[in-house]
Amino acid sequence: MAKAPKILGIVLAGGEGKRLMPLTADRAKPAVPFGGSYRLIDFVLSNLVNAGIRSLCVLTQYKSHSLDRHVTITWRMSTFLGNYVTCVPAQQRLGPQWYQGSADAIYQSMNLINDAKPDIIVVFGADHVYRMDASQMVQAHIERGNGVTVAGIRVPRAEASEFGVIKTADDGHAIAEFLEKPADPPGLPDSPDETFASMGNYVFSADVLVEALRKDAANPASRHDMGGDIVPMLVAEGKAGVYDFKDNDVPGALDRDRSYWRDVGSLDSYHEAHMDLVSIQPVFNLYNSDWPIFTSHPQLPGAKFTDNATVGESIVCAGSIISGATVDHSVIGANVIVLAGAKIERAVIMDNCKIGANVVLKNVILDKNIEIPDGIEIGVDPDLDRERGFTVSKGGVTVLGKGQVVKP
Ligand code: ADQ
Repeated sequence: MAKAPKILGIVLAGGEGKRLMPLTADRAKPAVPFGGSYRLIDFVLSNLVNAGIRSLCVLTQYKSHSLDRHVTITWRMSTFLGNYVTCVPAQQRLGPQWYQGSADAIYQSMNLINDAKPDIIVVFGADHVYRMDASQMVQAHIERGNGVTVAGIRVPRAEASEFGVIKTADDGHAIAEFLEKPADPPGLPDSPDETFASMGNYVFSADVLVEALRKDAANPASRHDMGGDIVPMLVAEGKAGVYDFKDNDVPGALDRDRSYWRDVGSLDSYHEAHMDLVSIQPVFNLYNSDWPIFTSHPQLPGAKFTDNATVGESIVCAGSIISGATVDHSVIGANVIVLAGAKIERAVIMDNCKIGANVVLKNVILDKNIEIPDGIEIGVDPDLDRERGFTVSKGGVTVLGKGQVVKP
């Protein structure tokens, strides 16, 4: 029997997430809370750990403190059998510059590859909500003999200019062309309104990645980006293939969430992805115990509902108390207090917020530690929300940053 390949996982977690401001004012995008009790990075780490890939380095750079703290507390693993999840901050090992791009982040961390001596390097982004068995992608990579395998998914053409776009060769597996974030993404022959997009998840044969990174580092014209430079280089060399996400079969997946993948890169997509969690038959099912999404929970009592509170289609986390209020289609984090007469609809409320009596919140995102005084309405009049210094997204979601003060 052939020896099992040695796999090193690298999670790119240095992204700034500018389009998620103000949620990323104080933290890296992968550390942004999601779904009440998770951080975005929990999804990729769960996907890798559940797939048996347990030698994992998380490359961080931008405002990494809460990310580092979360990974350290949540993802401590037994080091027996080589299991580890370790955060690696930018260290200026090669000179006085920070990471110039995602490829440079790996190039500057070459010592991790030299130490682990892997056969295969799995490089995944940290910004998405999905379930994926990464071992099935590794298997396809080995069977097809690719240098790099890029995970691909069909997305609406209108959204594809945010993504790397893949054109496959006639065999459907080799990548003939890769366009990073094209202004006018091409449609698919069988579906003109859809495009085949890169999910930002790659499996590399280790020697191919190391050689590509060295060549890229020596190219002064490169932006040192995985999607912008490394993948196109390997496509030009004929070494790149695609892995269609629809072929991924995660244990316990339901028909409706089998191919669920959301890039929660904007405030609107972040809000919509929360709404995907709360319906009676959610399009993304957090309750699949065959492929758990792991996180760490604070030590708190269960959520409490008093004084005829009405709560429907919502997630309410531990330590929260909803008293005489109405909550609908919302995700409420830990230690949140909601007082009588408040009406909350399509809201994402993070930990330690206090919502006063008779407050109205509609289509809002409240980051942690916000106190809303009695009787205030937010999300009802966008112009008033802007005047009060709140962010209003393109889609009309009002967003308050961590600890933002709301005047009575
Ligand atoms: P983007 O997400 O726009 O596109 P990028 O900003 O490089 O690309 O982020 C990719 C991942 O790398 C994220 O997890 C981010 O946190 C991380 N990252 C970014 N800069 C980093 C740095 N300097 N150091 C460490 N980590 C860093 C990418 C691909 C597209 C693909 C989309 C899918 O380039 O081809 O379609 O992901 O969302």
